[in-house]
Amino acid sequence: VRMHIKCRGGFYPRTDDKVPRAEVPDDKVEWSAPFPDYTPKQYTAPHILAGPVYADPDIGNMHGRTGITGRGALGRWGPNHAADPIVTRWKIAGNLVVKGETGKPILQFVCIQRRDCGDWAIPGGMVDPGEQVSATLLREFLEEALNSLEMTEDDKNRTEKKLKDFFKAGEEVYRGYVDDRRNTDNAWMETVAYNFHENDQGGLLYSLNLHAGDDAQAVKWQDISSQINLYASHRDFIQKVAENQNAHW
Ligand code: RP5
Ligand code: MG
Ligand code: MG
Repeated sequence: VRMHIKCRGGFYPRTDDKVPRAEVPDDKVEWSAPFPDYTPKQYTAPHILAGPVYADPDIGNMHGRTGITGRGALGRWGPNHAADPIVTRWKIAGNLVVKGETGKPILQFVCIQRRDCGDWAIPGGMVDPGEQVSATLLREFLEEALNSLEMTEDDKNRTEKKLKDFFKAGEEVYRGYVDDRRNTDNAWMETVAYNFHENDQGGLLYSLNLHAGDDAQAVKWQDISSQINLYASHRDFIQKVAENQNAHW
């Protein structure tokens, strides 16, 4: 097909000829052609801003410039969907919950070190096409924090079974744009972050055998406080979890 014949020039449809498109000459259609004077208007129709069910919520910063176009290292144009499992337990010494300087109990979360940049992060990953977010959350946790990819089929099934119910009772912490270093003007990360919390001292999570796998090169229980520094927007998600659980930050 010939590109940008009907979607170029004149006014944007259904705007009563009030929203003009910026002039784009034939030889400036391609993104690869330099065009420093290109200053298109931003427009979203009022009926879209009103938020019908099929429209994205207004997630703000995806409109901003990142200084680079194309897809970068991301596979998809537009949003690239991920899921982040934030698995938490109370820090204990003996059978006492340890408290921070705030007098509040210290929460710990399962934190992995990313192989791509060495940053510490939530063990999240991409939602596969057609995959339920709830399945991604458990799968990525198994892969990155428990190395399920290198388990025997039996061990994998046993571990999955052990965690399945625990992963049913999560709380949504965040949904939307992620400030990921891979983002470009045309491709960016979005995530759904869930908190799975074990309140029971000595419960299920205290006997987990953490073992980094796939795109994680290390894994640990990380004490939560404002001192932590994490990949992308993960620190914000963790802060929210600390607040929700009334934990030390
Ligand atoms: C971040 O990238 C998300 O929050 C998620 O943690 C991660 C997904 O990408 P990969 O870990 O698959 O590279 O933006
Ligand atoms: Mg992964
Ligand atoms: Mg990952």
